[in-house]
Amino acid sequence: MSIHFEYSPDVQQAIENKQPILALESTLISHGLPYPENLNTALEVEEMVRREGTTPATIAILEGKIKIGLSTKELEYLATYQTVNKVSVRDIPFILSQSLNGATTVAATIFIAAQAGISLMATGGIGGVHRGNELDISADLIELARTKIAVICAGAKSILDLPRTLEFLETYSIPIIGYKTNVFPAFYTALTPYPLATRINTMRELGKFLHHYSELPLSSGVVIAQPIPTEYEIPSDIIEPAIDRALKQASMQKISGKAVTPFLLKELTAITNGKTLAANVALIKNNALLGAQLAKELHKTSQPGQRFKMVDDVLRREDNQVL
Ligand code: PSU
Ligand code: MN
Repeated sequence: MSIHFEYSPDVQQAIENKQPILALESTLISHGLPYPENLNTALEVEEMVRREGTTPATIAILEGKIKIGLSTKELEYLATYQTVNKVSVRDIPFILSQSLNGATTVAATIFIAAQAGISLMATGGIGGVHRGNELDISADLIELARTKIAVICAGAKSILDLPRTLEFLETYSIPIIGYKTNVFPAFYTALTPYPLATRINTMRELGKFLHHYSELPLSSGVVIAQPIPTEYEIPSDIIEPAIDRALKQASMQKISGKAVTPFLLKELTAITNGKTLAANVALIKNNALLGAQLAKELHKTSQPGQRFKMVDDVLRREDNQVL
């Protein structure tokens, strides 16, 4: 038996024409944002990416098929149906074998994107080590440690234990580039007490960095952390007590496993009267825009024969077979 990817017509065309592609996750559509903000954000993000000349490849599993690039109808489905599973890497074989629907987390999205030869992915925030439970470590970190891809994000949510998350990333040799920042951004807030070792200020330098990264026989991913746009930032004296309340609710209601992140996001939206939701949407768009521009920059500056050519790997793979 072989497992195939199903590419949307425009992603297929971008692959054939060697045009820049940006992978996008779908868990934030099905489990991270409420309707209708989830659908509007997904559609606007795709539109923004296209306007930059990059092809968006939103990844999901529909009726047991791995989809790379989705139609508007498929995005609508992910945004509205309650029966879409949150799919991390370990869930993929089950979802495929049962012909189920699944929205992919950062972990599952980069696992699939890398297999398809896509080298850039944008999201809101990556998962991390949870507060109060050192063993609740998002599979996003584990997958980043073994997947050669660059993930653009606004850092990690401050519902997480950020110092431990940063320690993990360091231990697993995952570079974190602060894009126009000296500190690791905390999703809703731009400034944190957590300094980063590396900062880059321009698209050109980001491109140069990624070309060098791609030339080295490294197997880990890269995190490009971009702070939330200032006008959407939520001051820490508002967000921190809100997070404490949300965490207390989660522990009182004994929320565990993969339900924790969606639960906390929902609670925060209620506690802050939608402020966190507006912030979340703004930073997702901001990251997708950077991702689209960076995809174009890499495409423009790739030398013939260079490994980091966005979609070359997929052409080398016979039949687009995953396994
Ligand atoms: N951050 C958000 N919204 C989300 C997520 C993160 O603002 O929906 C999702 C991402 O898909 C991420 C996942 O990969 O949550 C992490 O979940 P967990 O902590 O269960 O690994
Ligand atoms: Mn978890």
